[in-house]
Amino acid sequence: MSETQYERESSREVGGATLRVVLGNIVGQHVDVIVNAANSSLLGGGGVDGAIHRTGGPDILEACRAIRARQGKCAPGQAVITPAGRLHAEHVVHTVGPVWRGGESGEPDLLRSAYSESFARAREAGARTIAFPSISTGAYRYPFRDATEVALATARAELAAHPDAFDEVRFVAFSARDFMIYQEVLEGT
Ligand code: AR6
Repeated sequence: MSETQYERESSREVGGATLRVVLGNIVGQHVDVIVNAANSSLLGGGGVDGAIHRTGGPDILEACRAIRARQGKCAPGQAVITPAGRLHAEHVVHTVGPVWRGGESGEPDLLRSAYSESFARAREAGARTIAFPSISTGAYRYPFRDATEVALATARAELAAHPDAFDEVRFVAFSARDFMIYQEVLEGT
């Protein structure tokens, strides 16, 4: 199956890598690592998490259960890696973003950590391309523009700190409105 042609996309070269925002579905991405917006149980849920387990199949959940048995729950700001089952990727990195509680409960630091820990797991696995959904902006209610600023700033910091690690960092917007916000933040930074 060839990769979806994006209805909309926008990109910037950062060092040797491409920072790209696309309008699409996270489960349709052909990359080395797909990031999941998981919860601490690692045992599945709705939104991105539901779509990844539905499309990727039972091997992903089995690997998550093994991680749970070995190391317990995954705290907000942390990330773990599993195989990607039937997704068009080598691995899924499951990260847990913060629940938005008004912004004074450490949410920005936890969101930054969710992105940087995801990059760390992907680097350890030798990934050159990675696709992120907008972590915490659905069920966890993080304001979308604020979250997008954290996401893109963390990606730029990652590419500066590890200039040879990645060829492409992709952010997948699920609606035209969300895509516009990503594009504005990408072009404004
Ligand atoms: N592709 C790309 N983006 C998507 C997709 C998709 N298929 N589906 C939703 N989005 P959410 P969270 C967008 O709720 O806020 C789960 O139950 C969506 O519009 O998936 O981190 C977990 O198990 C939103 O902008 O993740 C946790 O319990 C963004 O992805 C909890 O939700 C994230 O929405 C995690 O909540």
